Amino acid sequence: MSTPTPKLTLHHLQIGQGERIPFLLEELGLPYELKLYKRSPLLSPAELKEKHHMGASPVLEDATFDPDKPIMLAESGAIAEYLIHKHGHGRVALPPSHPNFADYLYWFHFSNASLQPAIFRLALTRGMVGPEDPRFKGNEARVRTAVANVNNRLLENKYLAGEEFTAADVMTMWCFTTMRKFEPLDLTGYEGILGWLERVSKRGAYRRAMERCDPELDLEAGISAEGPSVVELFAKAMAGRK
Ligand SMILES: N[C@@H](CCC(=O)N[C@@H](CS)C(=O)NCC(=O)O)C(=O)O
Repeated sequence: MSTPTPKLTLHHLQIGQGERIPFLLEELGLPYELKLYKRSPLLSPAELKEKHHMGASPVLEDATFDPDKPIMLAESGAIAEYLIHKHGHGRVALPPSHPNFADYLYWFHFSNASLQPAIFRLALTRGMVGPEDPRFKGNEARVRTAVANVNNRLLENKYLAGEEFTAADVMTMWCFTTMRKFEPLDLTGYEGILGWLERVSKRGAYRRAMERCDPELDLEAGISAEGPSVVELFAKAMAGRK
């Protein structure tokens, strides 16, 4: 039986982690429709909130199997695994038989489970308790440990899972590019990460995805050591009472 042509729609809140999914879709060579949403003023607008219970981006709509009742899936990690295994024939993932399977799993999950929460906690505590507070300093140390963890890996490996580019790189790319518009992170001296940013950003799939989902973003600033300009409204919102 032949596989039906995928009918995929990606709901993406611009300047956000939803960019991972167009990047992956382009890598997998899958056709997709893209619905773009602007922040209102910082969070999801009402039309996006209607798409999924959590009201956050990305949301994948898959009408391939039942056009009357499309699957609505959230969580960038879950969407990535779904696309790879349901429509992508396992491409850009490593199989359990691969010697680097454990590395692949670890680095696929590291960005959403450890790196990103650490960076957001840092932004939050700066506003809530101020940069001299031990709780802020503790979070700062945690971010440095997480960033050094990635850097050490990339000093010894071309990509996060090893020699092959995988979805682990797709998941992590936004954390060191667009996410720095929300919490500045100077990457000066992190040569492993900077070299990897250069390599990944040259991929045609990344360029095509970013052109479609966030054409106004300056990609060169995104991969630079200093990072892109920050979203002022977010910085003000996080400044809190200190
Ligand atoms: N863990 C989720 C996080 C989703 C998330 O928080 N997305 C942000 C975009 S960066 C968002 O939609 N924020 C707006 C809102 O929550 O209203 C994932 O990986 O997809």
